[in-house]
Formats: sequence, structure tokens, C-alpha cells
Amino acid sequence: MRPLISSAVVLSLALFTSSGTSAEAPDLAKALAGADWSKVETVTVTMTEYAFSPSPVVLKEGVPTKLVLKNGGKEAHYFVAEQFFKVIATRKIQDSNGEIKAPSFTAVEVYPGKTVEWFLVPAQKGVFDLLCTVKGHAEHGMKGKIEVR
Ligand SMILES: [Cu+2]
Repeated sequence: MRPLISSAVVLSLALFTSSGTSAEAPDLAKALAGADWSKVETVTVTMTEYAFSPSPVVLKEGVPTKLVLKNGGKEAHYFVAEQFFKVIATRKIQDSNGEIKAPSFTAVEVYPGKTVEWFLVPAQKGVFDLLCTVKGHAEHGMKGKIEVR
């Protein structure tokens, strides 16, 4: 009986460890340190009244990405994806006025007709909700998905 008991204990520990690992936040510093920016891939998201295009926005885990947020509309729009923001490593956000370097963001607003370039590395696979938090926009359908493969 002893071998059975000990293997059961080992199995439960292994399950506990693996579920604990998947629930943990990805190592964003490591994702950024391992990124080769000479192989950056560009993905453009266009925001209009009232949609994100394309949806889903498809990104690749571990691939350095230039996420271009383009406002093709007449109103300001917000790019908000709370869970996605937690699993990406940001190098910088850049527009014609300068650069912002910060570990994480809660929202990115793009003015009408303007573009923001976000240099990031997706560090975890998954499907994440995207929405515009300007009053009334999400209700008018300005919601989308981001899929990290
Ligand atoms: Cu909007």
C-alpha cells in the first residue's frame, strides 16, 4: 500500500504545482529581455464609430509586436483590455509627440485621425476582451477580442 499512497501524494502535488503555475502572471521582464526587435511583426487595429477592426486581433505569444492603434473615426476612442494588459510586456508606446515607457497601462486613448504605436511582447496565450470605455461606445458595439496564439 505504501507505494500507492506516496504516488497519490506526488500526483496531487504535481497537479497543485501545475495549476499554481498557470494561474501565475507571466514573467514580463524575461519576455522583454528575450525579444529580438529586428523581427518585429506589425499588427494594425483600426477604431471607428463603433468598432474595432479586425476582431479578433490575432497576436503571437513571444513575438515582438508593433501594435498600431489607428483611430479612423471622428471621435476619440479608448483601447481597453484589462486582462490582456496583464500578460504583455511593453517596451514602449510611441506617437509623433514622443515615447512613453512604462511597465503597464490601464487604457490607451487615440484621438480622431491619430495613430499610436505600441511595442509589446505577448507573454501568455489566451482570448481577451477588448472594449472602448468612452460613454456609450461599448453599448453601440465597440467591443472586440484579442487572441494570443
Ligand atoms: Cu470609442
